[in-house]
Amino acid sequence: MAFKLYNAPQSTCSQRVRFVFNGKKIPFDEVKLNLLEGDQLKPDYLKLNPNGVVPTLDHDGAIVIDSTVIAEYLDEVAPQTSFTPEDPVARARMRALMHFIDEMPAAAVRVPTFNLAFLPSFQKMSRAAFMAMAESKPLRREFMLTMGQTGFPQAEMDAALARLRRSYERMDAEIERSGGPWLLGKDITLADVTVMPALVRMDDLGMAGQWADLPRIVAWFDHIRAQAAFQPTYYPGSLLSERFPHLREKAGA
Ligand SMILES: N[C@@H](CCC(=O)N[C@@H](CS)C(=O)NCC(=O)O)C(=O)O
Repeated sequence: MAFKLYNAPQSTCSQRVRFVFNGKKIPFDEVKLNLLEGDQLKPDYLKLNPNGVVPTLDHDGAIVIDSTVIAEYLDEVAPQTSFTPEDPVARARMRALMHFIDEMPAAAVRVPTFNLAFLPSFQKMSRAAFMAMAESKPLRREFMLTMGQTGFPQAEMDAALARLRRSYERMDAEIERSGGPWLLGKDITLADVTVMPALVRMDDLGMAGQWADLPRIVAWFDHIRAQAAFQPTYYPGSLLSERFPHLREKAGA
């Protein structure tokens, strides 16, 4: 079995899939796309992933897109070190959490990410170049147009941070209910892997203080970072602060 992962080092969705590969100790080849240069919007890539986003998996020629779908696919074709519970009820609970995570923290984290990290690059573009880039995005056109070259307004930032806060509270309630240390109990599942990059991103933006009063989340975060799969997933160049050193300062301001 040969796996080729089209992804980007700093992409949160890619980090989910890299963690699953590393957790399973499955070798995979990486094709690294430069998202700011628009590699994900080139015609050859759009043939693989018409959404124009990463990640995309090529498994012996079979193309699988969307990070949560890829993660579940990997658990099916390579069931060693499974991240999916055996029990159908627990599995359903995991999937419901994954839907919640995609809708809440994974979506919300894009607002501080774009405002704090990417906006300066977009501000350097001419209006015409920015509009052409935004219009060319199949999935994120409206998101880019709403952000524009002035960034999301403060009300939008506040709403995103409130959604993230509610997500940590939901995680906290899940851990309390399951007995932890993971969201669904004693075993790590795809729900933990799916939410991990949002918290790593917020930590990278200097906003880990948002969950400092939730000791179960503090412990969960330490626990996932201590996993053997974590370091190879977050290899050098995977954090935005490595590429944009101004970030921590700005987030703390
Ligand atoms: N639902 C998709 C979302 C993928 C996604 O949004 N990928 C981002 C990086 S995390 C991307 O490729 N963005 C490029 C762009 O917006 O042009 C998944 O989970 O794979």
